[in-house]
Amino acid sequence: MNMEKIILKFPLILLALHIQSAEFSDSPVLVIEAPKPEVVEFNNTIYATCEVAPDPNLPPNQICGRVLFKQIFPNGTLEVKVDLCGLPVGDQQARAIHIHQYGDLSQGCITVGPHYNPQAVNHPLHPGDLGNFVSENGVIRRFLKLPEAKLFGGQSILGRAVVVHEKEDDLGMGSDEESKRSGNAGKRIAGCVIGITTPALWQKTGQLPGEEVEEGKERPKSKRKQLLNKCNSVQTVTDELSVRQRGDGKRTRDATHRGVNRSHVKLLILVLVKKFYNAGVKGSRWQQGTRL
Ligand SMILES: [Cu+2]
Ligand SMILES: [Zn+2]
Repeated sequence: MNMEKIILKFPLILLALHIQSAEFSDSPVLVIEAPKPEVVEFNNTIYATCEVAPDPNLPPNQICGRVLFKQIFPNGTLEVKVDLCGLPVGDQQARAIHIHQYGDLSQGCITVGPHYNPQAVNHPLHPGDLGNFVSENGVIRRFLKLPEAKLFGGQSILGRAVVVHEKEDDLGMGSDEESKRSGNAGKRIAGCVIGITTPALWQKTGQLPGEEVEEGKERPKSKRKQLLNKCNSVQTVTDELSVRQRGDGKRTRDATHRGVNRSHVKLLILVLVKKFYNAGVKGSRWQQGTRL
């Protein structure tokens, strides 16, 4: 290889090294691996269930049902179906539901610990603060979204607990410290551990109040949308490169973007190759049949 070629290819070599080094460096970017085998089995979607049971330390109650979770890997918003039964009929008591830190019901709901709080923020900003629910004829049926909670990655809620409280959550508006920790929602009357499952329960539960799109009516992405996503991804890669060049270490974006965009990095390299090639052909020996 002559010197001219090496010089012309040098920026590309640098770019390739840059991408490679980011892969193995102590960069704050985390690569979130796809949960297997579920991502393959269930069309990139992770499902979880939590089979609610009364706390054995309290006078017996009849609370039953489940809380279901669904999230598309890697960027979907966590969707939740609360489907509870056996609550006192006729009472208008609002009851808080939260995700607590430990999936340990060995001594009932006492051993599930405090609210799951991976970001060390105040209540009700915890990822699993579902809010207050009033039963109707002893039943709570509600669909909601939890944008801060995840079923995968380092802050996954899998294996943690859902707790149903006896009272209303004050949503951090109380005057005491406990308000900012737990919302003063009183006793833990029922709980369960969140575990991975198949789509069966989610589908069986059907559409619940609060759900906009009817189950099964989500259309596959059109060609145009796929193309648009591709363009956005290329933009993401170029953004990330420029962020790194600025030395800005504040990125918190899911690294999964990068995993998905591996092919787009190649595309970017191709574009650059073409650019250098075009620059090279002007008045150089490259014109004589040399191709990249
Ligand atoms: Cu709680
Ligand atoms: Zn909370």
